[in-house]
Amino acid sequence: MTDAPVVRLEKDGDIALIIVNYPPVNALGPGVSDGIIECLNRANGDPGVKAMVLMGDGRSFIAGADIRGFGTGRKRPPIGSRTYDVLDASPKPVVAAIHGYALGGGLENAMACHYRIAVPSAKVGLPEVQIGILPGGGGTQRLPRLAGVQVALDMITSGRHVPAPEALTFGILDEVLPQGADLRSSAVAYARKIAAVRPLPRVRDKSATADPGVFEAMRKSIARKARNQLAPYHCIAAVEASVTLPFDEGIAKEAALFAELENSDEAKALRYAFFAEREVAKIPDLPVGVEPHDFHIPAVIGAGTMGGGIAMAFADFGYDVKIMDATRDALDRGMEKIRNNYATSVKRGSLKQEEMEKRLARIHPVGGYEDLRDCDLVVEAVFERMDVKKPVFEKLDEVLGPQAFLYSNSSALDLDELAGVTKRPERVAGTHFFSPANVMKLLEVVRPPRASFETVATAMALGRKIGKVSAIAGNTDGFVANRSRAPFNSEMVILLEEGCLPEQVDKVMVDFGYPMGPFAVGDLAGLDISAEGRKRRAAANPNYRKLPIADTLVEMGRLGQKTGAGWYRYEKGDRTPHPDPEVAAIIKRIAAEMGVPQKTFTDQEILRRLLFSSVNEACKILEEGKAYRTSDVDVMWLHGFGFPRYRGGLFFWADGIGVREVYNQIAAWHQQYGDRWAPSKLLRDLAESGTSFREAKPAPFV
Ligand code: T1G
Repeated sequence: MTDAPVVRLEKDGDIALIIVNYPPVNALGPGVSDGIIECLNRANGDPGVKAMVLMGDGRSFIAGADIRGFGTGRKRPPIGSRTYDVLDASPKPVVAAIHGYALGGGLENAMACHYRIAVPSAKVGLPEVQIGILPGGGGTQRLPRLAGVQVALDMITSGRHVPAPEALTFGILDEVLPQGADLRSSAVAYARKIAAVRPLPRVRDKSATADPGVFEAMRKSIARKARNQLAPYHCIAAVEASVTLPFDEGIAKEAALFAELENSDEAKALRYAFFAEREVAKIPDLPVGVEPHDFHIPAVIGAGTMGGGIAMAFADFGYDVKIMDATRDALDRGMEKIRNNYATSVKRGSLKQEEMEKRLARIHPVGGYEDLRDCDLVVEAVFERMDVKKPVFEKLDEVLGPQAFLYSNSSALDLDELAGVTKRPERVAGTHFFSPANVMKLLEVVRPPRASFETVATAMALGRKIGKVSAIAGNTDGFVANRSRAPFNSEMVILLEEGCLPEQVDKVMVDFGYPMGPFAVGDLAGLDISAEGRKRRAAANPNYRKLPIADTLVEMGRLGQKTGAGWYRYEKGDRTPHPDPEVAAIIKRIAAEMGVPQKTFTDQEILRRLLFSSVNEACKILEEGKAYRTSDVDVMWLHGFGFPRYRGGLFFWADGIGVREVYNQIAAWHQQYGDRWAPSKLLRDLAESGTSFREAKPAPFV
C-alpha cells in the first residue's frame, strides 16, 4: 500500500475536489471518513472555493463501509459528526460524482451531498441487507425522501445494484453523463453551474409519504425469502420511520435498529459468506504470472438436461456456443427443451421475448465433431458413465486444436482417467455444473493431478464469465460438493428405515432454511441419477451401505417429477409434492423386512444426522488434500445445495455448535451405527486441540 493519503483535496479554480483513494473499491476504511470531513472543512474554510466535488480514484466511487470493520468493536463517530451529517450541513454545495459503484455508505454519502451525477456505467445501491444489517448512514431516511418509499423499500430489502440510468428515473441521480464523458471535468463544470444556487437542496428537507399499508404489504412480500431472518424486517421498520418520524428521530431509529443487527448471528454468517466467496476465487498455489486464457468459441457436447442448461448459461452471458449430441433427434429434443425453458421464463415475466430470441440465436446446434474444429473450449455433458465419456474425449482430442481446453461436466467420475484417453491431459479438467445449470451458481472446477494451472485458472475464469461462483475441487469420487453431500443423501434414507417420513425430513430442512427439502430435490433432479451413483459406489466398495427403500422406488419406475411420482406424488402439470401413502407403506414394509427398530425423532436429531454426516465427510476431504479451505466447502454448500446463506455454510454453522460437540455426537453415532459414522482424523484432531473448523489447516492440495 502506498503512503498516499486515503483522501486528498485538489482544486480546479474555485471548485475543490475531495478524492477518495482507498483501493480496491474505496471502502470507508480507516481514515477515509475522517479524511472526507477534514477536506470538507478545509474547502469550506477556503473563501476561494465556491463548491465541491466528492469522487473516488481508481475503479469506483465509494463501495460502502469497510465490512472487515464490523463486529470488531471499532468505535463509530456519534451521530452529528459523521460524514453523512457534515456533508448535509456544509454551507457550500457538494456534488457527488459517481463511477463504478456507490454502494451502502457510498450511496449514503452521495445522498448527503446536494447533487449526484454519474457516468452511465455506474451502479448505486444499499446492499447492507445482504450482509445481515441495514443502511446505517441515513440511507433508510434519505432514499425514501429522494426516490419515494416504494423504490426505497424495494432497493433496501433486496440490496440490488441499480444501474445509473434507472437511478436517474428514480430521482436518486440529478444527471447521467453522456457515454464517454470525462467524469472529473463534467463534475467540476456541474459544480460551477450550481455553485451559487440557494437554498442548498438537502435531501433531509424533503418529505417521505406513503400509504401505511405499503409496509405490511412489503413484509408479506418478503416473508418466504426472509424466513428466519431479522435484517429485512428491520430494513422495513427503518424506512417506515422515514414516514412516521421527523428526520433526526428517524436517524436515531435507524441507528437503534442497526445496533440490533451488527453482531447478530445472521450478520456474522452473511459477512463470512461474503468474504468466503472472494477467497474461493483464489488459487493459493497458482504460480505468479499464470493467467487464465480467454475463449471465443465454446461448445457443449450433450444436449440433455445438463448440456442444454450449460449452453443456456453461455448464451445468457452473451456467448455464442455450439451444441451437439450423438443423434439429430437428441439434438432437436435438446433444442426444444432449451426453447421451452426460455419460454417458461418469458411466461413468468423474468425474461423479455426479444431477449429470449437473442439468447436462442446464440446457441448453435451442430451436426458432428467436424463442426467443432474451430472451438477453443468444450464442455462435455454426456451420460454419467465412463464408457460413454471416453469416446467423446478421444474424438474431441482428435478434431480440436492442440490449445483447446477439454472440460467435463462429470459429477463424480475420475477425471484423470478421462484425461488419459487424450494426448493433452494437461488441458483436461472438470467443470461440474449443478442442475439446473443455467440457474445454480456453483461451478465446481475439478483439478485432476495432470491438469495445468492454465487449464484450472481458465475454468475458474470461465465460471465467473458466465455468472457462476467457481470453486476448486480435488479429483476424488464425487469431488468435493457431491462427496461431502453423499452421506447426507444416505442418512436421509436411513432415517426413513428408522421411522421418519420424507415429508418430516423435508420440513425440518425447509424450516432450517433450505428452499426445498432434500426428498423434493431428489424428485426434481430424478431418482435415477442418484441411483447411478449408488450403483457405482456399491460396485467399487463391497461394504457400501445399500439403500433398499430408494432402490425400490427406482425399480418401480418412481423417478420423481419426470414420472409423476417419486418420494412424493405429483398431479399432472403440477410440481407440488404430495405425501404418498404408497411410499409410506413401502418404507414400513422394507424397514420391517430389514428388522430396523423404529423410533421417533426430534427435529434437531434429523438436522444433525444429515449435516453432521457431511461435516465428517468434508473433514475427510480436507485431510486428503482435495479442497483448499473449509470456507470453500461452505461456498459450495451455499451455491450448490441451497444451504441457507444466513447460516454461513456447513462448517460455519457447525462452528456455531462447536467442534467438540460435533465430534462427541459423531463418536456416539459411531458406537451406535458402526463405521459409516467413524469420526475423521481431522475432526478428532480439531476437537482435541480445541481448533475451530474455520481455523482448520487442510492437507496440501493433491
Ligand atoms: N469492505 C471491505 N472489503 C471490500 C468491500 C467492503 N465494503 N467491498 C469489496 N471489498 C474487497 C473484497 O473483499 C475483495 O477483497 C476486493 O475488495 C474486491 O472485491 C454504513 C454499514 C463493490 C460490487 O456491501 O459488493 O456500507 O479478495 O472481488 O467483483 O450503511 O466488492 O481482493 O482481498 O467483490 O469488482 C455496503 C460490498 C457495506 C459492497 C465490487 N457495501 N462489495 O465487486 O470486486 S455496509 C457493500 C461488493 C455499509 C453503511 C453500511 C463488491 C463490489 P480481495 P470484489 P468486484
